[in-house]
Amino acid sequence: NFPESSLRSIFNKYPPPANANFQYGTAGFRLNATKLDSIMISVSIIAILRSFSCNNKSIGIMITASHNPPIDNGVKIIDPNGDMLPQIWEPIVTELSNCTTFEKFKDYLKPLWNKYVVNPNIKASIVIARDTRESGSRLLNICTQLFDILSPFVDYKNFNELTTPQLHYITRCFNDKSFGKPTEIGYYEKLSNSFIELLTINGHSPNDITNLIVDCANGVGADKLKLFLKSTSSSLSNKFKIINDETNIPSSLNVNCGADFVKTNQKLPSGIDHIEASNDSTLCASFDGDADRLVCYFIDNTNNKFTLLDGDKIAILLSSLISSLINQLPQNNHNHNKLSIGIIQTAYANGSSTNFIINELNLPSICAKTGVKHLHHEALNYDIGIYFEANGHGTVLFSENFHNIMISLLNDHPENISIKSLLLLNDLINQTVGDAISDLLAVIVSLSILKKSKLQWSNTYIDLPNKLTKVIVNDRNKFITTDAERKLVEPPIQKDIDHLVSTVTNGRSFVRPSGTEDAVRVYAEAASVEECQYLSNEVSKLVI
Ligand code: 16G
Ligand code: ZN
Repeated sequence: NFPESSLRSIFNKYPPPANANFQYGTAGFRLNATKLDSIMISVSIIAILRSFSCNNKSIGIMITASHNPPIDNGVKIIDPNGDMLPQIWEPIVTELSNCTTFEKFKDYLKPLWNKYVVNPNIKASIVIARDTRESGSRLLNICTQLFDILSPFVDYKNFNELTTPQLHYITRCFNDKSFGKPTEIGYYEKLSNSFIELLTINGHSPNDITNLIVDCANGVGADKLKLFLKSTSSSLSNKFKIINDETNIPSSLNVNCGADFVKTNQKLPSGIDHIEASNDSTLCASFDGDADRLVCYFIDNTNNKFTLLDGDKIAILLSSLISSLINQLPQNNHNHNKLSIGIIQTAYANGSSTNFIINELNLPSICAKTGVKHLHHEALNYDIGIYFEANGHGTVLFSENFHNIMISLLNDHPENISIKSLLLLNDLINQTVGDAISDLLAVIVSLSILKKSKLQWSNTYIDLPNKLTKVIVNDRNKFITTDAERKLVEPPIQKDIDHLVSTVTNGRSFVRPSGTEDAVRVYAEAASVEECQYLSNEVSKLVI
């Protein structure tokens, strides 16, 4: 049943370049948008095969390049439960995308097709969406052309513009009805209901939450945040000022704004002025281009300084809320003592945040490799797995065991607010992937319930001075790391790094090859800005 002639025609319409050397990396394929045509074909076919391999469950295809410049685009595959494509499939999609002739393509694909498409009477199922990039509709159209050609084998639903986390949510809903309605409206309802109820049962209302200015990076998050606010009570909209919402000007995407800009430059994005950001009753927030990353910030009136609340701070805030709710659970049932909680960070997490987790929250801190899929994977080992990258990508995963324990507790204590709140957090926080809209709502709820001001939140701990540098090297593939990227195996300079670290107070430094750029990243952290600078410079010299 291998559809050779259909595949040949579409392959020849969008042939890969003769020197193709693509790689499905940390966040799928991400390239200049003009180079992605042939990749769309390979990704679509692998998504079909993945669906067949999962008993015809629905698979997602998201077309986005997140915080990259407007000229780039990218594509990634979402698994039935809303996770990323399992790692064992990455070399398969990589290899298919690098077959430069139809003969090679066919020879590689046919055995896979025959292996997975055993019952062609049941179709594969795909859901597909894109962000607001100019190239998005053309690239999406290449995928749907393929699906139309292969219509005997596949059904698809095109959602057009969505945020990345919305498509993760919808993919999961298609395969698990209990998770929610598989529509954009269903997504808004789930967030809105849990958000309002969390506030209400804890004695708050949308009227008394903090005011917000949300920088949407001129990306899809702007349109979707507006739709969310429209779908919920009107008093909530009054609290939000949405800026950088020019989705009709694709060239403005991520330019001088967005989570990556704010985190990297440690300054306000264009569109928010100093006075606004100094207002005591206003919290500023930035999404990235596909709204799966969130950072918060403000100008601290006490010292007039830009103050960032990054992924580490968000993790600590959510962990503080969850810990406090767990501590307030009824004590006559000890089931919840069996709940395991873990906080997953990467090597980039500020040392002060890790100390706070271990010494103040008394929770385990786990270090994972950079990239959402690695953190997500680790978080699944806990009943409550809280994971955030410092750059603002993260979420909280609640296990089935957690859910069962809460439901049985609720049976015995139907009016208990802590139990209800924990269950509602499970609905509010996107269970499939980091989600800027959902995380922002969780931040607002946490500040309200914990009665914390943004300044108190920021002062939970003080970040150690740190510096992240990009170093261009001849071959980044020569850099091999171990211990969740905290140590180098190759080249043999780890001893020298260790020595430099030992010469400064509270020093920490590591070197890792980037997964998204042709460069090596050097991170350094120390007790003072001077020592940090010194460490960063010296380690960078070792790398070149
Ligand atoms: C990708 C990852 C992000 C990670 C970044 C690191 C996803 C969805 N995105 O953007 O989590 O922080 O890569 O980039 O996994 P780097 O390897 O170039 O430092
Ligand atoms: Zn993103």
